[in-house]
Amino acid sequence: MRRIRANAIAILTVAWILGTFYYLWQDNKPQSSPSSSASQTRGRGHGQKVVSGRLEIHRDDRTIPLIVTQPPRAEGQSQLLGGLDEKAYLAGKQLKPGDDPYRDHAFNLQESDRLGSERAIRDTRHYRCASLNYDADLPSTSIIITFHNEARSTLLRTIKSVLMRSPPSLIQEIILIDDFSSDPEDCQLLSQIPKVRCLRNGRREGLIRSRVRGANTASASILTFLDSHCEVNTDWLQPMIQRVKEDHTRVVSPIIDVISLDNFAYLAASADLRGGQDTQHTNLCTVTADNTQLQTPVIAGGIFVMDKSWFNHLGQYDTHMDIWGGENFELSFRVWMCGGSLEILPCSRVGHVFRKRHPYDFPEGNALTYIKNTRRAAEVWMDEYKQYYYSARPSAQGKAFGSIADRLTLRRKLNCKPFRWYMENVYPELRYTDECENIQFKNTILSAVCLQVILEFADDFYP
Ligand code: LR7
Ligand code: MN
Repeated sequence: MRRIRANAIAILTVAWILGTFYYLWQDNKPQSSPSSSASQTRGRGHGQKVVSGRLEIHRDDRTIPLIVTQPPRAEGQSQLLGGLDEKAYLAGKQLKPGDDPYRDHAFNLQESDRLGSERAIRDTRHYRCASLNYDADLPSTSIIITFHNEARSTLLRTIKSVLMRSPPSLIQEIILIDDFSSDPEDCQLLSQIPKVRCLRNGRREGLIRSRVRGANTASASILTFLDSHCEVNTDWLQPMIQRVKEDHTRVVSPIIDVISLDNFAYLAASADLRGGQDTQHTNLCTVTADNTQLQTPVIAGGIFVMDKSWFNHLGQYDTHMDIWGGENFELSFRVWMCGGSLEILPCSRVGHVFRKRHPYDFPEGNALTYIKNTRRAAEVWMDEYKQYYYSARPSAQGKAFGSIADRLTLRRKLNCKPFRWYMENVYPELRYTDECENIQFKNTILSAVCLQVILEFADDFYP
């Protein structure tokens, strides 16, 4: 009797262990062929085949198995770049022996060049994303990429990843704005690629005015902004266009994965954006039941999709902001306070090379430029809450920020809500606490709990 009971317990234990393993495996199950199954359900055959393979990477003494989605090959691949001689383009700018590979771009140029333009990357989405359906008649988009002295290999990889991993019918055009880079050919040669247009600024404008220039010339009804050193992942575009098509006041971003600045490994960012500081500045998001979108008080700023007429209606960007910085806050406050919303879509993934310093110069100096831009955002949008900005950054007091009359008029004309409404409704968790003193910002700006540092930036991060 006792033996029978012991056996039964043993069998139950084994079954329980196996069940647990099966459950865990199910939940982490990587897709065998995400793109092809997704395109079948959507009836959107755009001639792409996906082959999956197994690979391992070794990092920090750990072996991480990776399922790699191969880029689509064979048909179409060779025509993707049209008349561009890719080899010659990349060879035109190469690291010289003995040169520091980090010097010009603040990432390892040698590794980037070595990778080539069409490598496989891991599909980092939750496997359930592959079974989502999108409308068959999604509108197309103009992709806008501004750059100043970007490395040729990262810029080309950004473009090629868009062409490889987007349904061609959704890409109206790719607009490159060369923000007065030293070599005009970096951009010009790329306009030999079908759908790629190149505009060159006659002087350095910074990313904000460059993006406005790109938006003004865009012919599609939806705008998609990208940094110049990204790699878009499988089915990145459809979820974003779908959400904007359903409601043109939504401004949507992907989850931004990390491309290592040292070895260019593509690393998944956590999809759990609730709580904790993260690179997306999106902690404390509201997650919907099906986990396919979450609202966020602020977007990172570089990678987002927005209806073009909504972008224009809301006043585009503050074009008195220079070079880099602050425009992501200004846009985020404006979108929420003037009747729109911001979302992050976990089924959309885009990799970005995060850097530790700016590889380019700021004609007016890094700190002064950042202060000018963020002061403009605070003065126009933050009402009485701007005092917290100044107490976090006392050096901003008295620094020039130009006239904000136009932006105040815009705010009045759009009948935007007060900042207090934003604080109480969009970001109610944001409160000043003692913890603020201890928080270290590794990547710009937003703290989870500290209003005081809402427009803070890390001096040690971008010296
Ligand atoms: O003078 C310039 N002209 C430009 O065209 C300076 C820069 N640029 C371009 C540059 O080539 C790049 O494509 O502007 C883009 C952004 O500059 P980066 O990549 O040097 O800076 P970043 O990655 O820190 O940029 C982040 O913060 C910026 C604040 O102004 C912008 O909002 C960027 O779009 C933003 N990037 C992202 O959000 C990508 C994901 C990072 C995160 C989180
Ligand atoms: Mn960037």
